[in-house]
Amino acid sequence: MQWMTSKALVPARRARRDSCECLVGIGCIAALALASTTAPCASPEPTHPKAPELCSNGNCAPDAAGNRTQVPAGYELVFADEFSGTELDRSLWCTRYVYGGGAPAQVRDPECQRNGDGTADQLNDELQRYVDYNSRGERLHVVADGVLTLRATKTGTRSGSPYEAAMIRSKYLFKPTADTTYFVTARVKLPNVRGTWPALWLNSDRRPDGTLNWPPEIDIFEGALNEKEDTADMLRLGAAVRSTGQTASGQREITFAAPEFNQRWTTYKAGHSLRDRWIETAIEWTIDEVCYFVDGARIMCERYAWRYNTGEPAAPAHLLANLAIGGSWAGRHGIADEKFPTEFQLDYVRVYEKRRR
Ligand SMILES: [Ca+2]
Repeated sequence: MQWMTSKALVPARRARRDSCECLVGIGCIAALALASTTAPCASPEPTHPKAPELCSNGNCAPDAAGNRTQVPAGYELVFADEFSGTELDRSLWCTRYVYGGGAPAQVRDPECQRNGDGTADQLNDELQRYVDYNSRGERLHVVADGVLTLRATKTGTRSGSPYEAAMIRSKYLFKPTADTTYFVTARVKLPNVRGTWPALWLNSDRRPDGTLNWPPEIDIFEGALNEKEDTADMLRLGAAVRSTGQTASGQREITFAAPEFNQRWTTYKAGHSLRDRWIETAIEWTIDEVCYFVDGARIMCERYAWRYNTGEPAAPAHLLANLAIGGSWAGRHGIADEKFPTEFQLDYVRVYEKRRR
């Protein structure tokens, strides 16, 4: 598998560190080693008050319970988990990446582990391994009171991985076409713990011929919190652009940015903490564009084609939510071990589809 043999393909969600590399201009490893003495990873930017845009123009419709929702008109629900049961619904979710190479699965599921794959439990240089039960036998996916809690504990026993944490990967697969667009939304609560990196994102699944490739990737949000360059009032939003496969120029092509969005670092700065409180994050995804929303406000839109670097259409996306720990982005200024165990919570995940009539 090219993914597993070529390190160049492995680092999903690495754009942030690439950006650091550009800022200091001396290579990422050196930059990270010198991070505390060189330029910061993100530049300060002004914040401005903003009004939610998505719901301000009559686009919002009542949901089944009669509540107003930020979902634009014309969309129909096609996938959802409200987390209203007593345990993770494994008919909907796997708990490892689609790739192989990780520890044997603790929960066997032929839909999740195919041809020896579906076991990968770590990406990049993060310090956690994704498990269902930690080394103490504690369940790390907890469903109660309508909420999924993805837990992280400092209980790791494997070399280089002192933490154990939870992730989910949807069995549901989707991607837009010329006639079909998607709106993905989730209500989430992120930990206010230095060194954590909760994220909600889309990655391409396996193609029918069995191959995997990367990019594409869309980060609905990444909540890396190192408390210096990346603070509690910030989220990183954006897709992985690595070639002319994803955009015509091969560079990020932003078509809209709220004043609170830093285009250089692709970070949204809310002006108030986005941790330890419920927030609603969303994207509207069409065949050639992604728009990102936080709490109903449109933050950024960019052109994006769900294609490999070769320009070939990529396999449909699965939806991922995970609580990574440490590494050279989130963990570059240490990890607040005194606040562990910690958790990333989801009230719901919903995918809506709109077909051209
Ligand atoms: Ca719920």
